[in-house]
Amino acid sequence: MRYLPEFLDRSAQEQVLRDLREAVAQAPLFNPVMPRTGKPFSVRMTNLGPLGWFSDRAGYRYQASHPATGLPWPAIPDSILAVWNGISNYPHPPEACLVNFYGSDAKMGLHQDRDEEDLEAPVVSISLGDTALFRVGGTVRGGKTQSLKLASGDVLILEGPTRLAFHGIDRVINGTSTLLKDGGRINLTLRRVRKP
Ligand code: MD6
Ligand code: FE
Repeated sequence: MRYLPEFLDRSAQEQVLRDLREAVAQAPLFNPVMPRTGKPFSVRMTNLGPLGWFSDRAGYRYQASHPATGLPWPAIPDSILAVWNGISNYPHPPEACLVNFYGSDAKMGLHQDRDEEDLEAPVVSISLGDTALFRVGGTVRGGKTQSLKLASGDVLILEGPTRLAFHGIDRVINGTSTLLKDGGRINLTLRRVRKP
């Protein structure tokens, strides 16, 4: 795992935010639900890029269009692609950028990112807004974990042996950033889905 604190400075974060606002106007945040149970996630989501990650009662999958509008996901803006190009060491562009929005009570349970066919490529995560308490463990559920605070502008990369590490968000710490006027946190994860 590579942790790059403050990889994006304030003006770069603001540029990403402007680009995200434009994208979300076209591809609104939606509330995904868990497979089988239909229990809603506490985060709201949308996607950018040729493929988007999606969850409903039928399961987790990648799909090319927004579940509500039926339109293709907006393109991944250059401000976000630049992060992948700068640090991924991977010779192909990402196909999916999952946008997760956390309100003050949102969290994300421990999970592995394993719905991608190409597990050779890294997953690159960008955090914006309020600081989150991130938990990461090994590749076996139930093992030892450690905690890390992810602040606005921080980038985290799961690659190589950590690509399938269990990880999640225990909580968001209110009032720790002024980037988002109404508070909350945005996390972007850039992934390669198919083998090139
Ligand atoms: C989050 N992050 O930071 C959730 N996944 O809100 C992830 O689920 C994640 O940070 C893969 C790689 C890095 C991550
Ligand atoms: Fe993840």
